[in-house]
Amino acid sequence: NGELFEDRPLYANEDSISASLPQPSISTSSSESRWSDTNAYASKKKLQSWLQLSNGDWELVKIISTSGTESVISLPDGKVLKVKDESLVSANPDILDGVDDLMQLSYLNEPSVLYNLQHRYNQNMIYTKAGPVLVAVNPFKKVPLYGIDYIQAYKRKAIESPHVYAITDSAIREMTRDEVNQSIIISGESGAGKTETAKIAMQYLAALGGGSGIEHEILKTNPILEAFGNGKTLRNDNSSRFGKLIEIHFSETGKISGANIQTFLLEKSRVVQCNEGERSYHIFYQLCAGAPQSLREKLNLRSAEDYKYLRQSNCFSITGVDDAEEFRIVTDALDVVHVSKGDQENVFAMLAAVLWLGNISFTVIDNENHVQAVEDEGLFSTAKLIGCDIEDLKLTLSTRKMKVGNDIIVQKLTLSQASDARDALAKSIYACLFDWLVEQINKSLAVGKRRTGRSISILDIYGFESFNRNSFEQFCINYANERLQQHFNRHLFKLEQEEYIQDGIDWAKVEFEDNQDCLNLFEKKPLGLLSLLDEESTFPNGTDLTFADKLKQHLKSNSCFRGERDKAFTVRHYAGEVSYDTTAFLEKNRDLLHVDSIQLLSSSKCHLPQIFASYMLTQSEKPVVGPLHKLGGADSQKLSVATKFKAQLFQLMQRLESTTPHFIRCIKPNNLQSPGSYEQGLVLQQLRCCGVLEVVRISRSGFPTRMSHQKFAKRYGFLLLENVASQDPLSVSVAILHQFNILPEMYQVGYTKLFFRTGQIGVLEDTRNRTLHGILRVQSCFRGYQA
Ligand code: AD9
Ligand code: MG
Repeated sequence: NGELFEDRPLYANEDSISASLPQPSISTSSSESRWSDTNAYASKKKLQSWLQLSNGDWELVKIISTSGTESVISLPDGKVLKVKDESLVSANPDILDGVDDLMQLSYLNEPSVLYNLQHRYNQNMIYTKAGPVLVAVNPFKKVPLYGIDYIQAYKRKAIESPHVYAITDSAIREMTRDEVNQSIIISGESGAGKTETAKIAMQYLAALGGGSGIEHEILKTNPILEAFGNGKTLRNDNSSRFGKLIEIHFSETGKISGANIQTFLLEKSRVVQCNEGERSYHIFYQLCAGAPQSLREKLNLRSAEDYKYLRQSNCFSITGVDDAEEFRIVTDALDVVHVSKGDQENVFAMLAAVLWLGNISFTVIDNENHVQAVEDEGLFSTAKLIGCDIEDLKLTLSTRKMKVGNDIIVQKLTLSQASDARDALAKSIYACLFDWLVEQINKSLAVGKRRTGRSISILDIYGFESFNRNSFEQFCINYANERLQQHFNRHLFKLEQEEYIQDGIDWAKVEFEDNQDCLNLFEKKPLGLLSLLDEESTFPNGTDLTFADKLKQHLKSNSCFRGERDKAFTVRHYAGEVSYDTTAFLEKNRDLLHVDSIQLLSSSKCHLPQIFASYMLTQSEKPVVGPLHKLGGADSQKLSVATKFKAQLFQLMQRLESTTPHFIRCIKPNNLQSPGSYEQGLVLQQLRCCGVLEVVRISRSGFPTRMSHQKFAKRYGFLLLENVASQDPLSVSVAILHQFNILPEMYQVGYTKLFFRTGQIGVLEDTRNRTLHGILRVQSCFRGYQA
């Protein structure tokens, strides 16, 4: 019926709402009656309700009268209607408008949550808590919520409203208190605000300071990685085309001691091809627009319009972005992370080489469609920038050495083979350049010997994507998001509830949308998407069509899979269905770079191409070591892209599992990237697919604070009026609870632990602190008296 969440008023008697806002009042004995309220009952009692309009949006309506199962209502425009009660959904009383934690809503239903977020959004309050999760709605404009004054206010706890700063602050506190590494995991669709959110969190951490400017360096990695790893897509003008985990280390004194960045699967194809209206990586445009004259001459640099790779998408600028100015920001940042001026120039030469490579064209030289590279400015400039021989470059692009028996034969390439060879070289150079840069940054941020303390990691990966046409890149990106979603589910639903059940407390299970089936579809061996892709990729005769056919043949019974016409298939992801076109899947998965190309780079007189050649060789499972003249043809032992990516993701998940997670869910309120527009349907779909309302439900009916009987007895036992020294911890605990009149519905006694609702432990802590304070005062008076 479109509503995922039951409409459960929290209070039996609404009059009590204003008296005690956030506390849920369900006890196990009476939970049945309190939870079983219905819409009809609610709407009779209520003055206002939600009515769904034909466009799907919700409207707040006044109830004029109710008779039987029908009500007479008035719309905001004054129109009066008679509707069936079941079409009405309870609205919260005005006093709850814009609460900063969705847990405080009396009626937890979709329209109420949508309205609450919108109400806050309209007042620039873009952050709202959903129990333990922070929801961030992208404002698409500058909001006055950031900067040093805010940071300090959150540090002092002078402001309590939900914020990335507040989440980051609790990560810091928990790291210190529990001596456990923390992670801040940011998710959401493309354009929802993950990268901005990650930067805001980094800002807060950087304010802790470090020494020798390390915090400054950490912040400067952002403009560099965004220049080289982000581009304009149809979804987001600054879309991350790689995943990133930054781990920030702290010394024992709580100062930043260093950091490390790990990146995941950069979208290489963007270098040689992107859709109409999109752009390649920002750095290309920045270089073309911002390079000083001397550099332009050295690199024979033209404007972006002169390069085929940049020209094909017919989009050169981004509204509100000055690429030349960005170039200066990036070079300054490179200075800060200790990339020397010489190395910077090498980097720019590689970028120019990639651009000129794209301008190389071919002429047909025989009637078998074999080609030769045209000797023009493109060819000459590329050879010069790579630092190789012009003839070698020509040969590499138009022929391929093959090993047949003990002989090496030279095979001429056709036009499409030669273009592929050229593009593959361009993509590899760019990907190596990106890896090399990350390596340099990591050297600069290295913690070295000082690495003693704990760390906080921030994860910002590319968001879930669904375009009209989805290819291998979206396939990998969405798979990664599926993995991340499982981590979220595991921590917020599974582990939480398992703990209740294990400890034997009274608990009615909250159902959630499990995405295990979809993950199985990807990961199962031998009949999963990834295995079948790898298998087909190793067949010499495998094509995108045979791959698609295999999928249809083996996966047709899987409920998350649907075969489509021709070469397409659809996956039912947690965030919606995506239809993939298998064109170029095999080639992108194999990601072969012919040995001739590697050889060309290693023959270079320049530093970077040589390093790149060595990267390319070690990327193989069994590296083609030794003298390069032992040609093995295209390296068949290389791990596929999908396999490597999967391994990286598993490793990432393992790392995250050893941390305490803090989740931030970014929400995109409209598809136009425009401020002020809040599309209910779009927001709702995102809230549904990440289970925000279920999280709230678990949190408010759950017991987020817990403590073992031993610890509890030890910590509060001395507050007891009677002597309990001889009793077991459980009995002591129960005695404490009784003495302090903790209401029975506010806690549960488990086999090994006590479980509390939000805020309960605070009461006891206050008493404890006051008592300790009193004891200390008495002691110091006593000492003074003695003296
Ligand atoms: V993608 O998956 O990398 O395509 P993200 O990372 O989720 O995506 P991003 O952080 O790049 O989205 O945000 C998109 C745009 O929204 C930014 O370029 C800003 O213009 C805008 N944005 C996001 N968050 C904020 C904010 N807190 N304040 C102001 C924001 N603008
Ligand atoms: Mg991003």
